[in-house]
Amino acid sequence: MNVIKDNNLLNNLKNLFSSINYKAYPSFIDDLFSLIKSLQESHKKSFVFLLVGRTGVGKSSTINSLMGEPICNIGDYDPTTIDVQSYEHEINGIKFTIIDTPGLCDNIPEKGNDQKYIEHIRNKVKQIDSLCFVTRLDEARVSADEMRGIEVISEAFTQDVWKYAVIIFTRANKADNYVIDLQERTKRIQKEIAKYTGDEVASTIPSVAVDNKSQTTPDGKRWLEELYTQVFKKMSDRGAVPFFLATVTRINKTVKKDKNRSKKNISDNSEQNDTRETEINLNGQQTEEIKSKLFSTVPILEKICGSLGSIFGGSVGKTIGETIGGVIGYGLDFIFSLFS
Ligand SMILES: Nc1nc2c(ncn2[C@@H]2O[C@H](COP(=O)(O)OP(=O)(O)OP(=O)(O)O)[C@@H](O)[C@H]2O)c(=O)[nH]1
Ligand SMILES: [Mg+2]
Repeated sequence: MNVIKDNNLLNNLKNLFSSINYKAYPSFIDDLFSLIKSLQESHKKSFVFLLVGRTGVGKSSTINSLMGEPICNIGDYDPTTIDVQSYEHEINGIKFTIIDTPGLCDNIPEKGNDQKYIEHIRNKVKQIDSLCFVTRLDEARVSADEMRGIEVISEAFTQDVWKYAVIIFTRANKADNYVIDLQERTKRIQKEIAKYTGDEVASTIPSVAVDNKSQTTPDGKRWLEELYTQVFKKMSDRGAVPFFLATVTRINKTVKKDKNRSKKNISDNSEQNDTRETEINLNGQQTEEIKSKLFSTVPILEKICGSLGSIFGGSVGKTIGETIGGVIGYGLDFIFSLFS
């Protein structure tokens, strides 16, 4: 990301848009300037994932899928103690932290000293922007250890932490009856969480079925985009824009690459696999949900984007985004392309 001094940035913007008649939107340049500055500020901020779930359910695999990089080790931990582990990472210049809670939902002898663990986790974790409660879809019950995990998290961080939560079911392709299992398991976990939050909060916690060994769930739909959308929707306002900027370079890219590939060599399967695994191809509804979250966290964006058509006409959002994107860095081109 280029670091541009305020005056230079303002002058650059004025030059870029020198041919435009601003009568319909006199404060356009000022607003754009505010937006860019706010996105630049977000670049300096970080976000924090809290992972909760039993050993081996697929917490690390799911975070790797979501973030598009092999950042967490898979299948290498055999918990014998209850602990809190935090890992720092950086993508696209955005720092973020993954906090794992090994042992918390596992049947290990040390448990029973919850108050000590609650103090420990409170001391170690100062901020949570997204809570991923991960469990397997191919298991019928909420285990006693998962119940305890839910209780401890609620006590350690107050019930408010569930506002940022998504229930993630792994191994979707191993479920006996995908649709019914998903419905029933979601209800049961929400009910367990409702003991601490009440129904009103618990019933709004979304669930997503994933399968880290496959790109689709048994209904044939891709799950990565749904996971991305639900996590983004529930993310704290503070974490949402940094998360978006860390991941935006993966959004809606496959279409472009597929076009290129079809011209060159359509049978290049290895590249196709790489591309499909990490790239996020939002459908119409998911795009609307992402847009509405962006609008609620960055209100100036709604004002600018709502006016783009009336000022510039037609589908020029993307061009504008690319032009400004070249000046201030990635992210804006996609944001504006949502509105063209
Ligand atoms: N079939 C299938 N296997 C999965 C899925 N998710 C993870 N696995 C496998 O399950 C094993 C455990 O996955 P991890 O991601 O390490 O699970 P974890 O919850 O992080 O485990 P710990 O860190 O040990 O607590 C690995 O062998 C994964 O490849 C899934 O959705 N479907
Ligand atoms: Mg793990």
